[in-house]
Amino acid sequence: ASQQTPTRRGALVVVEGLDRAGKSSQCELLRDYLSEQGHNVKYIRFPDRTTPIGKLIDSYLRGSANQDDHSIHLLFSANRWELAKSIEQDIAAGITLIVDRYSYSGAVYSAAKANPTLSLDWAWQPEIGLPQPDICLFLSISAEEAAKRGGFGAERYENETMQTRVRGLFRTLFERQKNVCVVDAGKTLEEVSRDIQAAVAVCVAQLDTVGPLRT
Ligand code: DGP
Ligand code: NA
Ligand code: NA
Repeated sequence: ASQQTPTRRGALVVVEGLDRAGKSSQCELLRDYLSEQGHNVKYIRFPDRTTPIGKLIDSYLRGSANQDDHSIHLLFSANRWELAKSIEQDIAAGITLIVDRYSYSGAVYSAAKANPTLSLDWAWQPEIGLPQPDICLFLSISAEEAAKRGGFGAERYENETMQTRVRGLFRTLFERQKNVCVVDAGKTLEEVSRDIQAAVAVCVAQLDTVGPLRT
């Protein structure tokens, strides 16, 4: 196939939510939907555990390595920064990126720790300057719904206390952020998927008028 210069940039679509909110399934459904609509689309996720920094994060999450709270926070952020250029290039090349977790998880999971020198404001700082999402879909589930979805995995953070704090902090953070679309993720897979498609369709339709990706 011949390489054509894209007539419009891709969209940067972020999907956020608590563990077990259904992010991964919804990202896959959205990828398939956008492909069928003729979009060039890629699905990526953070943390990207394949890079050298990602491998450190992976051992931390699995509990086989410990890290100072600030240090691991900056590594999670560095893991986004090391992919920032390739995100910008993909978007400029007309590829729409679906990103499973981003700066929002970055700030709230760290701020949820009971560490007095790691506030939400502190945690947000290293995220400033990263490519900004055109839309952030927040898959919202209640504590009750989360509990119904079965047991937590074995990774760090997958416990009730942490998830409750994370839920509250997402809410606080999203009051200050633009382009956030709260999706009721307590509905069926198909219903949630339809709500997401509708929100993303509006976002993609506006790409010609919103201008280049912001940082
Ligand atoms: P996942 O692979 O989506 O299950 O994410 C792994 C866990 O790491 C999940 O509990 C959320 C958390 N997490 C994701 N990004 C960050 C981040 O930037 N900072 C911190 N502290 N935690 C994160
Ligand atoms: Na997890
Ligand atoms: Na998860």
